[in-house]
Amino acid sequence: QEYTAIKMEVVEWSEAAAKEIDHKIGGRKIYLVAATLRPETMYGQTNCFVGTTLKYGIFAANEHEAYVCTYRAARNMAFQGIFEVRGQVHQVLELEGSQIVGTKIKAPLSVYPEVYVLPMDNVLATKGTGVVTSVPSDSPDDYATLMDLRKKAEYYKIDPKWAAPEPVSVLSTPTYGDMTAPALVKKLKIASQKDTKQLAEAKELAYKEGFYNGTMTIGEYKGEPVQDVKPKVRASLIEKGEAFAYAEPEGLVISRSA
Ligand code: ZZB
Repeated sequence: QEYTAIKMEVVEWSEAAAKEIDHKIGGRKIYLVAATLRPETMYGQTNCFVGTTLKYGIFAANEHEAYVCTYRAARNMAFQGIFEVRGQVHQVLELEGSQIVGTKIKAPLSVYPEVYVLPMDNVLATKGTGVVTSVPSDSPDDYATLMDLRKKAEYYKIDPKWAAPEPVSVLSTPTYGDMTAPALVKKLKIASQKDTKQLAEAKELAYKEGFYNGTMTIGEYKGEPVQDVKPKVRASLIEKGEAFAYAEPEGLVISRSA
């Protein structure tokens, strides 16, 4: 799987993370790194998700930057020439997902330049970086989760204002209109992020329709087919230093005993 790793710079840590971090990071800029297959949808990011019970590390990439992701992802990065010393993982600190929730970050290309980190039940530790950027207009999982969080802010221990940014149309398709994910969530009668079976189906449908029949409704490439725009947005993010290529060896899971 060839992902685009999106670098979301930390603007302000949550209280819980700030306590842990104190002055341990040196002068490095810290980024949460989210693995996405849909770089063309980054205009519509409203927040980012972590799993509350997952373990994350802050890993020094070089003298200037450090990345927040799972240990597993950092190890993959180390062998892909993303860190200064090949094969070497330099973990500065470990954090629990729950501690990162509430952190304010910059989301490259988003109409909302600053967004918050929120909790999601279904973040897989075994995929991507464990950090998931949220595009509720086009990802049914993200939309269903955002609606859960808005309905039960207290239960999820979040400040309602963190979940306030509205979904933004990024692309339009003949079947689902300007907001693919909300349309599919309604059509498949998905009530919450717990409806994982229907969500998997919705994801598949959204991917296909968006990629093959989607036209951009926003940004520099507005009016152009999604298929053409995807590689252009990816290249531009990488060129600006706001993303990098991150590959996941398929079927080969590198894991660390818990
Ligand atoms: C932004 C985005 C916008 C995404 C969209 C999807 C969609 P796949 O195909 O199963 O590999 N993701 C990444 N890492 C994780 C994780 N650890 N746990 C749960 N979800 C994760 O899925 C890749 C997509 O799943 C990624 O692309 C990411 O969300 C999420 F409009 O990033 B995506 C129809 C999907 N639309």
